[in-house]
Amino acid sequence: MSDKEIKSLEAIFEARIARDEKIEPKDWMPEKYRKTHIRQISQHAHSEIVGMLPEGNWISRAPSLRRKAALLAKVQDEAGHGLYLYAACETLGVSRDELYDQLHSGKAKYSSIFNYPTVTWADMGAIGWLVDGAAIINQVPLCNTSFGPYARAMVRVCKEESFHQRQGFEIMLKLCNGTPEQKEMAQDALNRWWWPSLMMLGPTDAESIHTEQSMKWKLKRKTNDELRQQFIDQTVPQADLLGITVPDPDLKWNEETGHYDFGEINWDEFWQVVKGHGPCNKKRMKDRVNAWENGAWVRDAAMAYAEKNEKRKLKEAI
Ligand code: FAQ
Repeated sequence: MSDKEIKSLEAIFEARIARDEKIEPKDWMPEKYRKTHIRQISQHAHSEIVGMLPEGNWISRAPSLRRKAALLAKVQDEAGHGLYLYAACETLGVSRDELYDQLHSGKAKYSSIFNYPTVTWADMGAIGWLVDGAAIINQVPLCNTSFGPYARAMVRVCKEESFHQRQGFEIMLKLCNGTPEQKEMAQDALNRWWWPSLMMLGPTDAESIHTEQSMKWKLKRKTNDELRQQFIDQTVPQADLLGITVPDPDLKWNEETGHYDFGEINWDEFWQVVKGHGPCNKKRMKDRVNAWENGAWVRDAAMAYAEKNEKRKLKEAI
């Protein structure tokens, strides 16, 4: 294709984005648009899949049958989210095997938040309340993202995340209305998950390398700092309702801006975790790779079954 032809296709593409039209897999798109979508959607998919591990740790230790059923359902939902997202990503011309390989070889990123340990039952409350809470704030705008398959996957994901957030908040509420020891557990979980939840929304806008272009292409509809502020403004009153304290001495309502001011985030910790040096990075990868390897016989059996069925159908057709 000549430069002139590419320029004209680019102009048509940009005009479609400006009109808020959805871009579909078979439409022409700039190579950079395709690549940045593969990057973000696959990182998102990997996060959902690795995100099952910290909570999976508590399924067999949930304090009641009701809690176990809800947690099990939540973790299964995360698997489903990962699968929709991998499917959306595949429409951009990358194979599932390539994506898995990128995750298992450590080449692909997944959310920093899942590299922290889940040490008490209250962490199941804090993850649902804070991590799913941050995920919803991040993902509701993505229901309106410019790439059709990603936007459509996000609609169902957000509905399910909403249930996850509520089950987490309800765990926190129960603990906060329980014995002093239970309330202390809830406070301790908030202390440990608060800052990583703020980091989860990505580096500051000044440090974010992709935000500017992704906002132009309407892949991202809000910047990292906007999402973070929205999360803080929404979550602090919920902590007040629970009667526990957000671990930030600089947190203060600002009448003028109509938002909470908050303290300095430890970005050094964030980048350390992103680079693989968080408390659980190595364990998460080891568990993921083991799960993949131990599941090989299931994939082989499914393939053998599909081939056998195919042969049977062919025989019947003759
Ligand atoms: N962790 O230029 P930006 C969930 C990387 S799903 C690790 O700002 P961007 C559900 C970034 O990739 C949670 N790396 O990047 C659940 C880039 O590196 P690269 C996941 C991070 O893409 C709940 C570099 O830093 N959600 O929680 C992180 O414009 C409970 C520069 O950053 C999504 O993925 C991080 N936190 O903005 C499951 C939502 N932040 O790629 C189980 C979709 C940034 O150049 C239990 N994604 N980096 O090598 C997004 O909205 C965006 O990708 C951001 C980052 C906002 C995460």
